[in-house]
Amino acid sequence: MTHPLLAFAPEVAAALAEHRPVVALESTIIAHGMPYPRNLDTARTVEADIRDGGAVPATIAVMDGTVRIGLGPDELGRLATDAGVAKLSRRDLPWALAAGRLGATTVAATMQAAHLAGIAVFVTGGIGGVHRGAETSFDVSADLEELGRTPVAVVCAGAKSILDLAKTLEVLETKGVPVIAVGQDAFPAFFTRSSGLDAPLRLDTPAAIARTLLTARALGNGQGTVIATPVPEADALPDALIGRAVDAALAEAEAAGVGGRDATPFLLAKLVELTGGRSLDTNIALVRNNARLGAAIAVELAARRPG
Ligand code: PSU
Ligand code: MN
Repeated sequence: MTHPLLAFAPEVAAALAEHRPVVALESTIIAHGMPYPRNLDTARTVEADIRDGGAVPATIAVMDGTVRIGLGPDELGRLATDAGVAKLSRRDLPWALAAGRLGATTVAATMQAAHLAGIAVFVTGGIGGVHRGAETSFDVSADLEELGRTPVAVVCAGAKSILDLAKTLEVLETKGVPVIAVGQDAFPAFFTRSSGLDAPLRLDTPAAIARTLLTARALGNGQGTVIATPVPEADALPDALIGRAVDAALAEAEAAGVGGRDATPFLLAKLVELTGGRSLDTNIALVRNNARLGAAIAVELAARRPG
């Protein structure tokens, strides 16, 4: 697959040409979701987890006027350390590409890029969603809009309780997006295994998930799919600890008047601070868990390719 605005790492191009499993990764989590140096260490470790699972990782970012599909070590380092990395959602891609800016892609922009590149599975930590108080702020992540329009499977640990998870599930239903909890009935809440809300669907194996994805494709569905797997038990945070930290982080954001594209990075950084770093350990553990599942799904999809 070639496109004038996409630049593939050779390893990713070869894997796609041979229909071998490939898993896309986002870069906002590196540039704006975790502090240095653990962001860089995590980016490398997660790529290794995907390789161990039998797939080729393709971390996506914007550099020098192209969308990079797969990054080398120096490029990962730039994203993890450069203070001027822009946070790019779908709306920002035309400008960032035309202006030659360095940018990290959100779930929405990474889905768009993965689909252009012919990659069907994408691993992240948590998706954006409907923010608490959205009835007055109108803050609904473009990730949900993208899930309604781009057929890429997004493997995540649910969404953080900085969001209104009930409203997030409602919007996904409206947009026709299948939301699958893996191995349990509850929709996971990122740091904790359960949001207290049942996910609309439950599947227990990568093979069952792959069959559902292929069936969506056969129907000609244009939507993405949310595949939400809970953080491993040993890495989950206590409900009360994270509940208090989320309330305090939201209060600080409101007092500081933080909104728009800065809201999510501000809240993520506050949570790390307020939990004394424990939220970061959990975040890293769950992204690695998501990477293992994403690789397994990509392997199942490749094995089911007709012909
Ligand atoms: N939620 C997380 N960690 C993250 C993000 C969300 O738990 O790193 C990032 C993702 O890149 C997501 C973006 O796509 O934030 C959503 O930003 P916004 O709410 O501004 O749409
Ligand atoms: Mn927003």
